Amino acid sequence: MNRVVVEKKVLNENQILAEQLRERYHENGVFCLNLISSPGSGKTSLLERTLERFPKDTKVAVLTGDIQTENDAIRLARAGFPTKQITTGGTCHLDARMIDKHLADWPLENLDILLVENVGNLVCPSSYDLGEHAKVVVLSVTEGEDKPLKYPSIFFKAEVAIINKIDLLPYVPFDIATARENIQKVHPGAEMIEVSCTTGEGLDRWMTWLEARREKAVGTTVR
Ligand SMILES: Nc1nc2c(ncn2[C@@H]2O[C@H](COP(=O)(O)OP(=O)(O)OP(=O)(O)O)[C@@H](O)[C@H]2O)c(=O)[nH]1
Ligand SMILES: [Mg+2]
Repeated sequence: MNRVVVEKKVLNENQILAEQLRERYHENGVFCLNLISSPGSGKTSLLERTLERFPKDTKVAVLTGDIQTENDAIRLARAGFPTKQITTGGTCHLDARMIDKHLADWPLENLDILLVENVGNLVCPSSYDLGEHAKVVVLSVTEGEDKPLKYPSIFFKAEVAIINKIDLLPYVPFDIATARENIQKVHPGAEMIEVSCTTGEGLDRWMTWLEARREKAVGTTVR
């Protein structure tokens, strides 16, 4: 009983901060995405491929969350855009307070796009609003097509499901038609984009989705 009360309080506090972040994004015309997946599905890889496709003058920044190490920030910083690692020290998700803290010295008026990579986990991150415009879930073909049924919350909340590592389809027993059906079972009408961050297949569709969604959120094209 006590546990429920405490969790509710934490979630409520997070919600208040998330609304404040949402308001600041709105005021400054910043489009924010929150990428969520199991460890190793390819969130950082998708961001690397995304950043290298942006024009060099794009006002984009990246926050990447992990329990330990700066590895992902080191990888992502190679693209030349502002990047920060959020090291949670054990917490299995990012929360709005962590985002707020790491944005402290990034003036939002200088940003158009904020990409957030959550801690690798298919469960906890789905409960924490970060004030983002949309959650993106990444499922890779090595994880099994039943994951949307086992972890429905994130597949329900994400606006788009990226099915990654399709270059490995010939080598793994992953039934992509069943995976698509399972995503639709928990989130009827969910957008699905199949990609390979290794070969680049499908990434044009992802970039088109991202720009269309940004335009819907803030109503202008990237400066
Ligand atoms: N074959 C193949 N490998 C991929 C693809 N995308 C990512 N990988 C590999 O999968 C591994 C994990 O990728 P990451 O991008 O680090 O995954 P992540 O989701 O960021 O992992 P965490 O941050 O630890 O949760 C790396 O070895 C990548 O090179 C892909 O499309 N095809
Ligand atoms: Mg990563």
